[in-house]
Amino acid sequence: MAGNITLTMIKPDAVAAGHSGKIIDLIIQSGFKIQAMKLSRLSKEKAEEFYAIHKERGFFNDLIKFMTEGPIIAAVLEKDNAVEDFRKLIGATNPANAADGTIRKLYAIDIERNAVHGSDSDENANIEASFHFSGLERF
Ligand code: 3AN
Repeated sequence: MAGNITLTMIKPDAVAAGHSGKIIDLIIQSGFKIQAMKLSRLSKEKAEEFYAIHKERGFFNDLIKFMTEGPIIAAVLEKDNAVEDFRKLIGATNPANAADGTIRKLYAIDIERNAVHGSDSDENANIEASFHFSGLERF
């Protein structure tokens, strides 16, 4: 059965560009409820832990540099079928391939500076929600 939470981060590019409010509005208008949300800044160690799966990829060091360059907004979002529905709302990793109306089509700059993160499975949604928030911080 599909789970009902996903974890998003509005990434440093989109926060710095002032897109956070419009992105959060789109998320809420698309039927997601916010269980938890905070502005924070990832340390190098935390960013490396979050993206550990990409450690061997050529873009890893640039990705860590980018994700630590400024504040992010992390949030736990609730909706039926949250992971899949949110992946649809954000669009393809490369904004050049993202469908019209998706967050990445609207706000991403390129495949690295792509505005938002969305969990890719129910298992990772739970791991990533715990990474950013303790149980007591969620509603
Ligand atoms: P998604 O964010 O769509 O799940 P992942 O998990 O494959 O995509 O990649 C995680 C992050 O790594 C992306 N959001 C993007 O910032 C960066 N990234 C992925 N692929 C590339 C690439 N080919 N070149 C540069 N950065 C990349």
